[in-house]
Amino acid sequence: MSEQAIYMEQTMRWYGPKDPVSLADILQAGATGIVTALHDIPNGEVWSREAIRERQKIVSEGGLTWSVVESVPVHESIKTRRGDFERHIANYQQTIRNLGAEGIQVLCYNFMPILDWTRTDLGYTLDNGSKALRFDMTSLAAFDVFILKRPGAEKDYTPAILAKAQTYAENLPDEGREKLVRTIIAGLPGAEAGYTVEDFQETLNTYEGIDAEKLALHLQLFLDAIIPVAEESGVFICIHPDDPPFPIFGLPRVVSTAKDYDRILAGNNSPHNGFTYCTGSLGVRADNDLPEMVRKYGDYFHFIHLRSTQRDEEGNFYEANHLEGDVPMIDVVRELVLLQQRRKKSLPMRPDHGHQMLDDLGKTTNPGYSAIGRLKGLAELRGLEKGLIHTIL
Ligand code: DNO
Repeated sequence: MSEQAIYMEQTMRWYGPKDPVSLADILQAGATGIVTALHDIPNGEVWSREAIRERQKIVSEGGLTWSVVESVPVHESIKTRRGDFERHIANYQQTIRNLGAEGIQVLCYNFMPILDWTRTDLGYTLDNGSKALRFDMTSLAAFDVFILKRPGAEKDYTPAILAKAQTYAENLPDEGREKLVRTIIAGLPGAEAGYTVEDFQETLNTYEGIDAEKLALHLQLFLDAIIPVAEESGVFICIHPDDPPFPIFGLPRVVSTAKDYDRILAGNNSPHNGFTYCTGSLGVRADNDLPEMVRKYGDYFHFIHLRSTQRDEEGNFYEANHLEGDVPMIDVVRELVLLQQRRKKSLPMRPDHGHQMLDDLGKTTNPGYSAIGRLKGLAELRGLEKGLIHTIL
């Protein structure tokens, strides 16, 4: 084995001083890098250099480095190009300059309309008693067609799902109904925005007339405005894929497949216009060849999320153990090992999500972001990487 082997930088997401998982916990898990955001700054406003510096200080006093920003949220006005989107783009540019000036070089964001990541069940019990996050089409349809009553929603589901959804909705007690609504639209950690049923429908209406082609154009116009600033500021911007990677609530999706990657690069081919390679999100689609995506787009990867999902034919999936499920994790990590040696660069990686297990079952945790499950994921992934480096280099 080469002495010079390049390993991934092990990071964990930290939601800031209010996160029930402390920096000390993360340090004990063996991570060296922190992935965080200034969640208290309202979506769309500039992150000042002082605020960035203050967070950096807290992280470094904890013995860690703030490696990646996840995320600077993209204001809805930028996605719809309605209202004061120009001011919001200017604010985004300024935040990029400020991050660059403070030495933070990797910025992860997404371009999902309205909702960030979406699940229908935050406590799906696995055979061993631990809990996972799950996305279930029947529950989504029950919410969409029978609770939200979105006009025309029925046509987005198969008759079989609709029938199951109706029975499910009819038998749902009030608390179950509230819980489902909260799970889907009240905002998962990191989402920065939550909705009630009423304002969710109103917000959906703001996407009238915006199909995938138009949203893709809006993304390109946004990138046209921010990539030159990122280049000047030394910041690598990396878009996170849609989660789930298919349309929901009739909203368009533009970052779900290799074709989407090609389009994004064709619009702005710059190393600063990159990707957050999230295997859990992309892996929900059987037509995404994950190892091939590393070979093809790896030069544009600035941040890695490693997680696996287990899907079924109906489109349901749950978050599996990191080395199990549909994601060919061994092949993925092997490609990442080769990529890093070729690029002579260590890429920040975080174990994305983890099961709620052991002591964490009794605690209030951020769904997907409890300590022990992520510690387990990180431990498995670092072992896999080390073993692969030992055998292939
Ligand atoms: C979920 C996360 C996402 C991600 C954003 C990136 O756990 O992976 O919330 O942070 O979509 O902007």
